[in-house]
Amino acid sequence: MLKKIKALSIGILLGIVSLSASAHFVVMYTPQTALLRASDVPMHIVFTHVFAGGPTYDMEMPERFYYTYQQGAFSFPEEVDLKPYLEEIEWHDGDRTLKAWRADIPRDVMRSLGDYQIVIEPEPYWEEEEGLYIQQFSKVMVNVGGVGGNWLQSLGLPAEIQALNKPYANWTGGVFRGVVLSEGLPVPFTQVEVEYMNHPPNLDENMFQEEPLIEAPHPSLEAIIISTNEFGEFSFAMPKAGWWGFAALTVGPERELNGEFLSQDAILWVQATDLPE
Ligand SMILES: [Cu+2]
Repeated sequence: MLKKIKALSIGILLGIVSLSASAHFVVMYTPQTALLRASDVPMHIVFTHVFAGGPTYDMEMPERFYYTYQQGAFSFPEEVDLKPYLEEIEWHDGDRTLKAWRADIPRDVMRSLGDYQIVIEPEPYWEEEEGLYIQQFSKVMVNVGGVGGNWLQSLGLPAEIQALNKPYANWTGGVFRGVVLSEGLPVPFTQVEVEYMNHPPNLDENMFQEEPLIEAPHPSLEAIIISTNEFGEFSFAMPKAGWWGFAALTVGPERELNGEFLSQDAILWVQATDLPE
């Protein structure tokens, strides 16, 4: 870890740390996204580098935090504000303490069977070191009871990853597919960064587990870069159970804020589950 930080600071000195070297992700973490029945859903929201488990950034209260839900094909999607459940927490990253969020979404707010697309639209974040604003439109999906719903629906966000597989229903080794969208339109030949949540959160301590789950022999396996095809689609086989973050950077329409570069990114969280023995 220390070695890595040292290498990183040398990289910064030499100016060779590129945006894609190891991207930051808005983490939306809940222990289980495929729920058998309606349950309380605890969620942690932290802005960090997921494979390395840090460094973590302060995160301001999201501009919007909500879910969309749709019962069957013949009804209107319903949007429910989840901001009332947000609570600021202190996140520990080594000896630093950072601002993060926890939401305890009560059972009766996600009571019906089906899919819940949970979305964060954050304020642009000024990233001092990289010298740019970052705004990551982030999604995770929770299913209650195995009944399908609006998992396939694109929400028309400025930057979005539309799922072509249910993000909560993937065996380990299964191929996950998605489409990168900019204001609802596919983005061909754009890079998608895939990172494994190598330091899962310790929810009682408000920190990332110190021990990594895997060691990567090369940086290109820490932040795996793939590309969309001419239709904006990508696919990735997830080799290990747990959480996989997909990030498409700078795909949103806005590129500037206060005279500085603004990166409008799309994040989608996908859970892979081992076959039972
Ligand atoms: Cu970063």
